[in-house]
Amino acid sequence: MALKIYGVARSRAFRTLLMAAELGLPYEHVKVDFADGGTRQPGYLAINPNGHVPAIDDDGFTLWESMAINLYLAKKYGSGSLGLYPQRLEDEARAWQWSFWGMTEIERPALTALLNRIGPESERDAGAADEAERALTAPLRVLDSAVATQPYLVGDHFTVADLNVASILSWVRQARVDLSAFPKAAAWLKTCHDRPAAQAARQLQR
Ligand SMILES: N[C@@H](CCC(=O)N[C@@H](CS)C(=O)NCC(=O)O)C(=O)O
Repeated sequence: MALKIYGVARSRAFRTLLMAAELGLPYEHVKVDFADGGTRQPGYLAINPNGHVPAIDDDGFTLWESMAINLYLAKKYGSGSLGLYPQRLEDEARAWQWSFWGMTEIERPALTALLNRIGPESERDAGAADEAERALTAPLRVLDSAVATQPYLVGDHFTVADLNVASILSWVRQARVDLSAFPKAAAWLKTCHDRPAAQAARQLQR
């Protein structure tokens, strides 16, 4: 098979598995697990020297970093009728903008809220989770405004920008962050979450 996706589904590899589902791509799932040290094995380090998942091997081309992988896959396989990758230069730049924004403005507090709400019980810190939820207020307000005037982040249809940001925000949903002050963002997130590909990808986490 041409495409290999490395990483178990209950990791950031979920983002890549979600992209593959959205694209309807066949792939081999190599379930490298961080929990059993699989990410630190020499064979895997040769693919991603950071020792992190996800990574891909697309017919001999290896790539790591979840957002870069998704932008690459969307551009290569989703530029046509699927419309997952924006065609105009400015729209493409918006997809990069939102993907980098998700990683820099959302990911860390979302993960902190997640780990401290549904992580191992003995390691939870309710105060840290609440503080992370407060830190999410400003970026969630930005997202709420963005989807108040158009249905998706880069206009009128679902693109890699929505997939990338929603996949990071799936932690916010799991951490039961209160989204009631951000109704437009909450509705947009639900739309992304309810897509058939998202439902299919979540099955891989069971
Ligand atoms: N910025 C990277 C982060 C990847 C990452 O930290 N993945 C975690 C799993 S969710 C991992 O592989 N951890 C294994 C380890 O640190 O040993 C990305 O988005 O791809």
